[in-house]
Amino acid sequence: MKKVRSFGILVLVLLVVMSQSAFGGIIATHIADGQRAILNKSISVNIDPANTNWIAWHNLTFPTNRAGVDYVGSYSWIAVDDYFDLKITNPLGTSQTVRMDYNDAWGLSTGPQAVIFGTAADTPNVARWGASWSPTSAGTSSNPKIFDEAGAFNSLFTTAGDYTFTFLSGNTGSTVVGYPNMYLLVDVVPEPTTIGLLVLGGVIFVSKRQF
Ligand SMILES: [Ca+2]
Ligand SMILES: [Ca+2]
Ligand SMILES: [Ca+2]
Repeated sequence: MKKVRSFGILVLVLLVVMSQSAFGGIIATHIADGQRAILNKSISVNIDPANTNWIAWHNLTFPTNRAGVDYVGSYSWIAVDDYFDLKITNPLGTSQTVRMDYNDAWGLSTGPQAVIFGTAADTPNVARWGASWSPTSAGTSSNPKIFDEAGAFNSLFTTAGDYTFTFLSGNTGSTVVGYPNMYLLVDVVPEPTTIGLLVLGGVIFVSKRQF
């Protein structure tokens, strides 16, 4: 009986270890710590689009939840001051560059802000507002402008492997520049094989306990 119980516990421990990497969840990769400077940084991240729900940048390692809704891209008025050009190169060597997080000299944010991959329905949203002195302000901190974005790079995510992300920021208005803490968030979905193994493990554990 003791032996059987040990076997069951061993199976469960193995399954928990396996599920850590493949069962899903948000994987955050550090891009840069915030400062008043131009951002110029490259990172490489291994991604399997078939097991990825969405990809976006955020100032924290997990989306910000407000009133039950998840947000990425920094829940703030202009986030990166003022924008960045993101160049992504996929494992096949194909690259694409998109201007992200753009806001004009008055602080009005337009265009893709934070979401890199995923459907609008699957991805967290982005919230932006403007300065009180801005004649083009799109909202306030209590009533922000909401961007329900699909990924700006969806067509580039065709194959599994290492993707290179290069962030280069720029300025639209005054000489004031800067950026918040930045992380690349990848929301990984569970692989069907992992779910199957977990169910199988549960069956073995339960059936062994019968004896
Ligand atoms: Ca911005
Ligand atoms: Ca969305
Ligand atoms: Ca600026």
